[in-house]
Amino acid sequence: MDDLRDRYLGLIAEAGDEAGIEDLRVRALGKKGEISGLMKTLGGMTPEERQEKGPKLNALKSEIADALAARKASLADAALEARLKTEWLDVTLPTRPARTGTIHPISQVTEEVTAIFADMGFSVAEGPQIESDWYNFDALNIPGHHPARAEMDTFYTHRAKGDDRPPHVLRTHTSPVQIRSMEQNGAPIRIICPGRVYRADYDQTHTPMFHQVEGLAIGTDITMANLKWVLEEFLSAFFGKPVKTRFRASHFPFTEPSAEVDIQCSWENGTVKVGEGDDWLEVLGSGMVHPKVLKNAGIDPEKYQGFAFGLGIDRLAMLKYGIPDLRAFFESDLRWLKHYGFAALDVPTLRG
Ligand code: 2NL
Repeated sequence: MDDLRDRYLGLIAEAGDEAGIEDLRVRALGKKGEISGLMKTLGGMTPEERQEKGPKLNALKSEIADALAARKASLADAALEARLKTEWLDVTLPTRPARTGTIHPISQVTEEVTAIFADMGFSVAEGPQIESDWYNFDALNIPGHHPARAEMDTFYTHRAKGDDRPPHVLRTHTSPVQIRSMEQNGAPIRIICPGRVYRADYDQTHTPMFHQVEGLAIGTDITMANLKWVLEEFLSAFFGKPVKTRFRASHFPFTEPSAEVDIQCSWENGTVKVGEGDDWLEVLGSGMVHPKVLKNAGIDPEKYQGFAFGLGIDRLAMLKYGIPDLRAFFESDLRWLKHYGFAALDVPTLRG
C-alpha cells in the first residue's frame, strides 16, 4: 500500500496538465481503478483484518484525492500566470482620437458676431420665421408696390379658399424681430437679431434661405456717429485687424438717412483679402431708423431716435474663412467644411 501511495504521489507530482491529472484519477480512484479495486477486497476480509486495513485504505483514498486536487489547482494557477504574462494591456498608451463633430461656419460666425456685439452691450433677440406682412413689410415702411414685396422675391403661404386676409410670408429679413422687440420692451433698446431669412432667389451667389444679423440701438441721443463707431469696432474685431470703412449715402424705406458700408479689400488672382489693398467691398446696410418705423413699433419718434443695420452672415463667413463657394454651406457635403479646416470654436471678442 505504501508503494502504491508513493507511485501515485510521484505520478501526480509529474502530471503536466489537466488531462494527465484526470487520467491518474481514473487509474487510481475510477470504478476500475487500483485503489477502488483494493477497497473491494475489504468485503472478503475477516473483521479483524478489515478493521486494520479499512481506515488505512480510506486514508490513502483521500490522500490521493487531495493530491490530485492540489496538483490540478497549481496547474491552473501556472496556466493563468502564463496567460497573464503574454496577454497584457499597456494602460499608459494614449487613447485613439475620438471622432468629434465640428461647428458649422455659419454657426461659428453667428457666435463670433454675437460675442462682439455682446461686448458693446447688445443682447440677442429672436422671433418667428413665418411672419405677417405687417411685421415683415408695412411696419418697416415698405410700401405695397415695393419690389422686395413682389411675388418674385417673397415666399408666400397659402390662405384657405375664401380667406381674404393677406397671406403670411417667410421673413425676408430679421427686421420684424426688431419691430416686435421695440413693441414689447420700448426704448431705450440695444439688440441684435441673428437668424434665417428667405428670398425666392437661387443662382451662383444666392440661396433661397440665408442668414442675417440685424442690429438696433434706440435712445434719446443716439446718432450716426455712434453707428459709425459701432460698425467700425465690429468689423475690426470680426476680421481681427484694423479695417478701413467707407460709408456711402443710400436709400432704404426703413432708415433715413441711409448708408451702405464698404470695407477695404484687395483682389488678387480671384481671391479677396479684407483690410488691405485699395478696392472696396459692400458688406452692410445701415441708417437712422425712420420716424414712421419707430411710430409703427410704438416708440415716440419725438423723444427717441437711433440706428439700425443689416448684414449677411453667409457672405461674412465666406470672406473671413476664404470660402469661395456657397456649396460649402448648402450641399451638406462635409468635404467642403473639412477642406476649409473647420474645427473647434474660437470666439473673438473686442479684447482679442
Ligand atoms: C442691407 C440692409 C438694413 C436695416 C437693415 C432696420 C430695422 C429696423 C428699422 C430700421 Cl426695425 N432698419 N434694419 C436698416 C438698414 C439696412 O439692411 O442691405 N442688409 C444686408
